[in-house]
Amino acid sequence: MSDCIFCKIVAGQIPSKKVYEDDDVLAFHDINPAAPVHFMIIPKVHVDSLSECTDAHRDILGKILLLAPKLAMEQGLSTGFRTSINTGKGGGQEVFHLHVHVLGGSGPRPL
Ligand code: DGP
Repeated sequence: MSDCIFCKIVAGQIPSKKVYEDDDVLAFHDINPAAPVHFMIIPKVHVDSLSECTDAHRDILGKILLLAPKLAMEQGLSTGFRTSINTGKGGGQEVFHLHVHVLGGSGPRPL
């Protein structure tokens, strides 16, 4: 999607502090961290939110969720972490490209 901020980050048109990247997903630090460690994992393919996901997104959703604990450990969150998926305006979603927040460190506040 040409006007999507996260698609622009995927395309390298907007810089990001990268945590992980492969053919399907990108993980990068949140520009406005709500915890000492706060990054997001996104699919490279554009989908607005969890509500727009279909069976076609089953594999990518599974991949993102399985990556969360692995990347959290790599980022030093050995005692645990919080995940959050804001969905839709009523769910507090601001960027309409599906993303899973991963937060940790001392006392992450809920998003
Ligand atoms: P949400 O409310 O779940 O849609 O959260 C979107 C998050 O995206 C918010 O915590 C701030 C972050 N964000 C917005 N624009 C950018 C950006 O250009 N770069 C990075 N790294 N994060 C961004």
